Amino acid sequence: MSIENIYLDKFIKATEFAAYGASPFIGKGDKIGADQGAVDFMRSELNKINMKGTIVIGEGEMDEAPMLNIGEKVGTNNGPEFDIAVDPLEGTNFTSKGLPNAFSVIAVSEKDNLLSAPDTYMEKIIIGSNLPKNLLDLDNSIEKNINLLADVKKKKPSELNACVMRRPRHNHIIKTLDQMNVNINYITDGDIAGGLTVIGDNPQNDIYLGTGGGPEGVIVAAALSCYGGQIQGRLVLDKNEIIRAEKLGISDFNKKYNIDEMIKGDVIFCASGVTTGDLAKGIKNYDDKFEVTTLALHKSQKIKKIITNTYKK
Ligand code: VTB
Repeated sequence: MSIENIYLDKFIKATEFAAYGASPFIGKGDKIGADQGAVDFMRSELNKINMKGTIVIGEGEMDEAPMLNIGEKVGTNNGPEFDIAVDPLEGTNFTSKGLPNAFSVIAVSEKDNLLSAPDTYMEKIIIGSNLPKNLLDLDNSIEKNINLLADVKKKKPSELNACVMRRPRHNHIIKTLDQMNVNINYITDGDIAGGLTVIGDNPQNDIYLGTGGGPEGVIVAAALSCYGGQIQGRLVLDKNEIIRAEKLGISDFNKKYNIDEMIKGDVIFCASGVTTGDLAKGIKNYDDKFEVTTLALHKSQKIKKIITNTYKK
């Protein structure tokens, strides 16, 4: 089964309007306002779509978030059943500070095909396409993973580029990469865009390594699956988070999820730029209209496109 192609434009509209909702807050130092603006517009667009949609990755878990929380039903309740992962504003920091790489993002699968992950941290290793399946493993040393990747790419470790989010929790990764002379491209935030830098014919990075959000892990998995890329992720859970994970049906708390366990079947992925970044140009606001650019993927249709639309305000 696949998702009918009429749905792509409808989901594009959901991220386009979420990006528009966040745009008045660019550079205004108000992360919460920016997020709320995005959530309100995305929710209203999702509710216009003829579908039975369930949010499986959202703004928070049941009873925690007022809108677009995990378990919330969206759509007109008339049409196919979809599982939906949303990050209405990826990069609340970037938006509030007026920095690049903030966008609104959604990933859609048919029912029961997207992992419902709690809003906790996830360890991640991400690599690009045309590589042996399940090549790397979170339980390998960083050194072993780098050597395995270098071997299949027929490169020396010193010829590899790695993307890492600058955080003290990644010091051990950085130390090993430095010792192996791997070139490191740091990001300050935003590991969906960071993870996708391994994609393409001439990717900026060969590997993404580190711990970031679990929801972002599942969303990036959806996009990677459209390109044949790979991710392995493992949730990082404290006592409280174990209880939250259990409520979402997770029982093996140390499980390593390969991409096929995070996302199955057909996928629609849309990311609309709020500020200009690696995935899409930022929104342009005029007096009477706005212009918004989206990276749109539809796996079964082999669609990978950048689309710019203009709407009257
Ligand atoms: C992570 C990452 C996101 O925020 O959730 C990060 O996945 C928060 O990490 O892409 P810290 O708690 O270390 O700040 C982002 O970078 C942006 O939402």
